[in-house]
Amino acid sequence: MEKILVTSALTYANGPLHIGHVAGSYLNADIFVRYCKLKGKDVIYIGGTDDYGTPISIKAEEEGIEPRIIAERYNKSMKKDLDGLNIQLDNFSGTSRPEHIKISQDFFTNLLEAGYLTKKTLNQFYDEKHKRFLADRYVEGICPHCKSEGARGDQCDNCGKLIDSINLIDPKSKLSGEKPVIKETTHWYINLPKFENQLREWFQTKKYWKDNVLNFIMSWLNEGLIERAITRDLDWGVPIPLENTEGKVLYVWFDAPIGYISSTMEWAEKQGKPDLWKEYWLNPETKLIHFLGKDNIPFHTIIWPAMLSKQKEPFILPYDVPANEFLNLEGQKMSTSKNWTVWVKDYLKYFDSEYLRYYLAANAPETKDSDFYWKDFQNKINNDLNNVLGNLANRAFIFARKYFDGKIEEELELSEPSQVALKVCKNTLSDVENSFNTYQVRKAVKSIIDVARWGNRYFDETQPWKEIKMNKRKANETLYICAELLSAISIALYPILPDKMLKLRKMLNLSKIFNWKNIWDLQRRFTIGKVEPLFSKIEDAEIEKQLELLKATQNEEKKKMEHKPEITFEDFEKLEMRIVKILEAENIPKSKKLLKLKVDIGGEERSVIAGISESYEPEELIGKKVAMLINLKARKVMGVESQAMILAAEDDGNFSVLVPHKNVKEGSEIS
Ligand code: B3M
Ligand code: ZN
Repeated sequence: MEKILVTSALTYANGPLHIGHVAGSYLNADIFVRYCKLKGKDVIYIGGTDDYGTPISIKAEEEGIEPRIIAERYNKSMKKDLDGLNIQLDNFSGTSRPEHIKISQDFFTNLLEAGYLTKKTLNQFYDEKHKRFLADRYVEGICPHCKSEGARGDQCDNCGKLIDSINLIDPKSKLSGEKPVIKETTHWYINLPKFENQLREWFQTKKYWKDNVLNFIMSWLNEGLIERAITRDLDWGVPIPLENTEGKVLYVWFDAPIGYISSTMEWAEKQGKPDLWKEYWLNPETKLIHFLGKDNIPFHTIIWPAMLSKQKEPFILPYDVPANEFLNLEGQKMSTSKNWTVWVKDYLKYFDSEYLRYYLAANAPETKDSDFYWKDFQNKINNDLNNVLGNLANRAFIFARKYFDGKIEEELELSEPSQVALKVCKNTLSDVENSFNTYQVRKAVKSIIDVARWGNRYFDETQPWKEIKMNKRKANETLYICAELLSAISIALYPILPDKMLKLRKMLNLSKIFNWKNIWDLQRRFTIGKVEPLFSKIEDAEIEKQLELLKATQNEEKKKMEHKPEITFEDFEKLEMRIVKILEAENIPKSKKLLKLKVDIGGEERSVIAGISESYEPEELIGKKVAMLINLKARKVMGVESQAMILAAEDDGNFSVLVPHKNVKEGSEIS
């Protein structure tokens, strides 16, 4: 039987999940998988985090902890956020698992033995101060292609082109901020030109791929394939399986797609059938479908198929690569480093998870970039879901409960408007099937909401509130048709709004178990249970709050970004900082912020004025050992002399004094 293996791009484990990830590859994959399941297909949905590479090691360095801890932290948090959005992967793994290392090394060895890897000595940027080669994102500069600033050594965010870091103009090391020097090193290259004919032939069979994907590939091929380095001088990654290669690992983009296989293996293990993965990956009857964002296209359509085709085992190649374009936020390019995004965990604090699913589906960047606007989010939820779909369900169900005790009977002789309504519904829903098959979720959403719109119009025209007094049968007929439409919608919209549609089915008293074929079953009679609104409106104030939060993060970002001019070590050495013990503390009368302290700086007492009284009661401080700048010129504050300065961290007006991690005696010097 045909099998379908769906993947979402493995997200770098260097930060939490945001709406860009969701719109790029998670939601569309989840919708497709749910749809396939409704069609009764054998489908699994595989993903996880991309744990290696410079995005993770740089983040670890910033925090001063091991990359492994970063990878674990964000793997967990992403999994939780995906659960929160009802995005149900069959397996969510991570590429730093030992099983992944083994198979990635096999991929390398097989390519090497088959003659597709070349070892070369080349020039690379090197940070003299830190004694390290600067792989990928460790060096930034001006993009050699589009000349925009701030391009990273692996890829330019502005023009999307891959960069060989050595070609960056005006390079700067991310470690020292200094201009790196050039030094020789050795790396392994995959010989892509050798794959060119094979790939071109293969693309001939892929005419059904999305235009944006094919265009991207063609421009790559036409620029000419070149050999690409697949190893790096780093210590965070899959070790190269060869002697004398210490300090070198596989390039993250080499091992990352192999993560799809290792995650499937993990899934098979969990099923208690360790070989089950082979029934997908080694089975020509499997359709392998990779969902991803457009910047990942060349890796999945050129390098990855090339890698797969030279293994000892007969791996299948991608069947389809439905790449999405980008999602912008409020008219600007999304950027996690500038905190210009909506983090899923924040979103979930305020709104129903399925509203995000709905909005991102209705607004998916399928063929071109699209925008997330909070105002538009509100409009779509309030109009499409509340005023159209929710309203249809609500008015029909309440009417049925009020006049028919919830019992709606089948009508055999249908009036003309009823027949038309059913026909429109049927035709539209067969379009929906086609849309889902071709990953056109936006179109599917629109068609389904149109059916509900029809339903409302039909309800208005047939006026059951009048008929109920004259011809009860006619009023029943209206309810019957509305219930049939809603029953079909509960299936068609299920891939997008699974929980809401289950709730709708519950009100219609329909089975929890259903499949796509049931969409055409007329139900004949309905018993409406307890009526509860499916959706609720989003108020203006809720949206304003989000816009304010977004603004606030930008202000914070700006604050963070303001660096002071560089100083030398000699400058730093001029500061005399010591741990002191606070002996006395009292408020200064008539002053809002000031405290007067007496401190022991190590056998010598000083009096100090500190502006922290809004954050501390004097008693809290007495006896504490804190950090202090001792040799600041004495000055008078409100008539009292201050002979040193307390060191404290400020968070939005809140002060926290700095205390030593271990107990040290007063007078200990800080350096
Ligand atoms: N981690 C890039 C990204 O997160 C990369 C994808 C790997 S997919 C195998 O966009
Ligand atoms: Zn560029």
